[in-house]
Amino acid sequence: MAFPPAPFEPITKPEVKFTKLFINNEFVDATSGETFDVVNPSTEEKIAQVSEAEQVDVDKAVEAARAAFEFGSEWQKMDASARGRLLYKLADLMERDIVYLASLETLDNGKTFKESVYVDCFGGINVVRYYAGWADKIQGTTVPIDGNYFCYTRREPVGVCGQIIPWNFPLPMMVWKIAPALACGCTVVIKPSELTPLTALYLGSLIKEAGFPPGVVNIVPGTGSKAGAAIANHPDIDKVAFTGSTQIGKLIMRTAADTNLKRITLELGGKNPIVVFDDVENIDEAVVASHEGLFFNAGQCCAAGSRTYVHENIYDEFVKKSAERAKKKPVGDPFDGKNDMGPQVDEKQFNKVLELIESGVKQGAKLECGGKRHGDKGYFIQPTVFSNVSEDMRICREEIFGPVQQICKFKTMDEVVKKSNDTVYGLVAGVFTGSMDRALEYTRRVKAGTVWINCFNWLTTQTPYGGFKQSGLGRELGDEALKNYTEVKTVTIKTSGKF
Ligand code: TXE
Repeated sequence: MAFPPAPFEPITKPEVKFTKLFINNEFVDATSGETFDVVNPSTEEKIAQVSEAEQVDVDKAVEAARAAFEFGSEWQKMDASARGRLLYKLADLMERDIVYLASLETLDNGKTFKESVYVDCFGGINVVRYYAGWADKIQGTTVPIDGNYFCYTRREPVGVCGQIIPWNFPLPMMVWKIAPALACGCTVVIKPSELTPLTALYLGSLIKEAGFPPGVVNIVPGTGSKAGAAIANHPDIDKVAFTGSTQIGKLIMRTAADTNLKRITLELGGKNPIVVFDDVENIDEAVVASHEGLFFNAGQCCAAGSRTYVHENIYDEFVKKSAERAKKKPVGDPFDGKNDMGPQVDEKQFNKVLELIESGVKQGAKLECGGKRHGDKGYFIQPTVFSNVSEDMRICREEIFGPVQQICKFKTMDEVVKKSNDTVYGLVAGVFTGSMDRALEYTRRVKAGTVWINCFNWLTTQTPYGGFKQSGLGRELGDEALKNYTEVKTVTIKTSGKF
C-alpha cells in the first residue's frame, strides 16, 4: 500500500506548543527542573526542550490518577456512555487539528507527512472512536450456578494503568493504550518515548479540552531508565502496558513480578516472514506488498516483513523486481509529498541499521542495492535489498528496524514453515499463493499472532493484535484489548429459592 498524496498541505514548521509534564490536567515543570532535547531526525537540529519526569513526578502523576479513580470520584460516578462521549469528543478534536498533529509528528519522528496523515492520525482517530463505542457495552454475565444462589459477573476497570510507548508510531501507540483503558473506566499515567514526546503532549491539551476530569490521563515524558522504570516499579500502579524492545519487555515483566504483580501486556519485536509460493497469481503484486511491508515507516515497524521467503522457481525474477523498486524509492524531506521514505528516528537507530547492513555484507549476503547513508544530513538510509540470505546471518535473525529487505530462497512447504518458525519472535506473517489450501496450511503451521493471506500489513482497529513467543503477551486492539483493562468479579447472592 503506497500512499497517495495527503489531502492537505503540511505546516512545515509547526510551533511546538506544549513541552511540560501533563498532570491533573495541568502542564507543569519537572520537579527537578530538568529538561531533555528533542531533535528533528531529518535535519539533526534541536526542535524543543521537554521537561524530564523522574520518580518524584511519576509519584505525583500516580497520585493524581489514583484520586481520579477512587470510589466517588467524578470519573468513577460518570455514566459509561458519558465516558464514550468524551472519547468521541477527543476524536473530533484530533480530526479538527489533524494538519497540525500530522505536521508535528513528521517534524518529531521523520515519517512522511502522508503516512502521518493516513496511518498515524486517521488510524489513531479510528481507534479512539472504536473504543468510544465500546464504553457502554462492556458487560458481565449471569451464571446458572448450582444451589439456591443468584450469580453474576462484573467487568470492573483494573485501576491505575502505567503505559510506556515507543517512538515509531507515537500517536497510534498512545491511543491504542489510552482509548481502551478509558473506555473501561481506568485512569492512566503514560510515558511517551523520549525521542518523540511532542504529539503526546499536544494530545494532553485535547484531553483537557474534551472535558476529561483532572487526573484521568497524566503524561510523563522522560527516559526509560528513570520515568519508565519508575512506572514499572510503582507499587500503586495496577497494570503496565508496554510496547518496545523484547529486552525491556522482559525487564518490565520481571519488575512487575518483583513489585506488586501488576497485570502486564507486552507488544515487542518481530522478525516477520513473508512467504511467496511459485503459484502466486500476480508476482508483481507480491513484490509490491513485500516491498511496502518492509519499507513502510522506513522499516521501523514491529510488523515489518523483514524475511521474505521466495520459491526457487520465481526467486531471480522476484529479487530483480524488488531491487528495481527499492532503487526507485524516493527518499528525503518527509514533508515533501514526492518522497516515500524519511530518516531513521535517531542516530542510535541509524548506526544500528548501518552496522547490521555491514554484517550482512561480511556474512556473504548479496547486496542488490542501497547499503549506505542517503545524503549527508539527517538519519536517512538508502533503501537496501539483500539476496542470497541464509538463516545463520544476523540480518536474518535480528530485528533490524530499518529499510533493509532480506530475500531468502525456499523449495518446499515443510522447509519454509520450519524457517519461518526458526526465530524467538512470532508477531505476524504473510503468505502469497494461488492455492487457498496451501495458504491455510501455512497459516495453521506458522507461529504468529496475525497472518495475512495475499496481502500484508493490513492492520485494523477491530482485529486483535499481538505476538506469539517473545513478540509479546496479550493482545491489543479489537475487543480483546478490553480484557487487559478489566478485572472480572464474580458475585454470588444467597436466595431462598431457584430464581
Ligand atoms: O527501545 P526501548 P529502543 C525495537 C527495535 C529497536 C530496538 C531498540 O528493534 O531497534 O527495540 O529501540 C522505554 N524501564 N523496538 O531503544 O528501549 C523507552 O523510554 C521502562 C521495537 O527505542 O524498548 C521507550 O518509551 N521503560 C518496538 C520504550 O521503553 C523503558 C518499538 C521503548 O524503548 C526502559 C521500539 C526501562 N528500563 C523499539 N528502558 C515495537 N515493538 O514496535 C526503555 N524504556
